[in-house]
Amino acid sequence: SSEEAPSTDLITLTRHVLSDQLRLGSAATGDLTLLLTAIQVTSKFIATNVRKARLINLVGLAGETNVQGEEQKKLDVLSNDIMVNALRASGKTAVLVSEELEDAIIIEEKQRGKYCVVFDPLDGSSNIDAGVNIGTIFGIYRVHCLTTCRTIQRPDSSGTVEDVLRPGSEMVAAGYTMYGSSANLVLSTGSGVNGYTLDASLGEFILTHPNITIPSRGKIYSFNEGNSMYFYPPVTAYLKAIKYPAPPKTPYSARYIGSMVADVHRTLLYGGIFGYPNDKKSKSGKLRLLYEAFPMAFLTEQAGGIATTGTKRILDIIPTSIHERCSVFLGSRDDVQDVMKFYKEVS
Ligand code: AHM
Ligand code: MG
Repeated sequence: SSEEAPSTDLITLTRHVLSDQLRLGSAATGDLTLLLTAIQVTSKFIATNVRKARLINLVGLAGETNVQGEEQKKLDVLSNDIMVNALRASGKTAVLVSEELEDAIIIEEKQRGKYCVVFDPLDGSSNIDAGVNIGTIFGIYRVHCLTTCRTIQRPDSSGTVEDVLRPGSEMVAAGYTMYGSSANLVLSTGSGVNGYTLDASLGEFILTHPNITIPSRGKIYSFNEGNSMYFYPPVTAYLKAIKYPAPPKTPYSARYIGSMVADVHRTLLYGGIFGYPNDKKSKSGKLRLLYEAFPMAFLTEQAGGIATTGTKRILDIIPTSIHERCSVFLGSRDDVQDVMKFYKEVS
């Protein structure tokens, strides 16, 4: 018959992460799994509200300005609140950093756990009114402890902002949820990248994209070329090279949604390069290091790609403030190496 019987062995995100953690041995206590449960719940809540937005009048401005000086959308505020509340209530967090909040939140002792979560609750929010894909981005650190921290040796921490001013390579997990025709949660806990799709009838994220790996070279470039007049010479030269290649090579296709989660999602699946370089106008770049560049760089590397500022591995940067920005190129290994060559050769 044309109808397939439903699978009776569903791999949910929780089941998958739990089995992964068990495989890692006795050090795992299930705390990360519980923390990820809180993130899943917030993703489901936001997914539902993004869908309802037009009906219940959540579209439009909330009338406040956030720390970056941008106007906040109602959905941004809502998404931030639900995330902070769920992460605090999980009892597994010590420090929270949100794009929407100027200061880090230090969790009070009675609800404190050992993880720090940095997140952009609703990235790409300028796209909300047009119904374009948007997403939540998150990265997870463990608080400093003498035995596990590699770069800076410090005594065990109970949770301070220093716990998140660390290179992205020290994250224990990172991911995003994309709200599109379906909600897709893409996650890495440091051993590859997996994609899960929300089955709305079950209310569960089901493993649909196991072991995502980026093709070593793609055919797509994803830049906001409207910034061309501000670009530095290596970027201009690189873009020229992929648009006017020497035959028999053919030019790349352009795809730019302007919503990082959607642009990175496509790059992970199809390959190619996503870039938001620093330029003469935005001297430090636009994207935020902690909760945009680091999580996406972590996922890209875990999927076999490269993430660089042009001259430096993104995951090696040591942040000095929680909202700092950085230049970003990420995607297929060969494509990103090409742009790095231009940074070495063109000045
Ligand atoms: P936001 O955090 O204010 O939503 O800005 C981040 C977004 C990213 O999703 C996207 O990659 C970028 O800004 C697009 O910027 P631009 O509109 O300058 O191309
Ligand atoms: Mg953002």
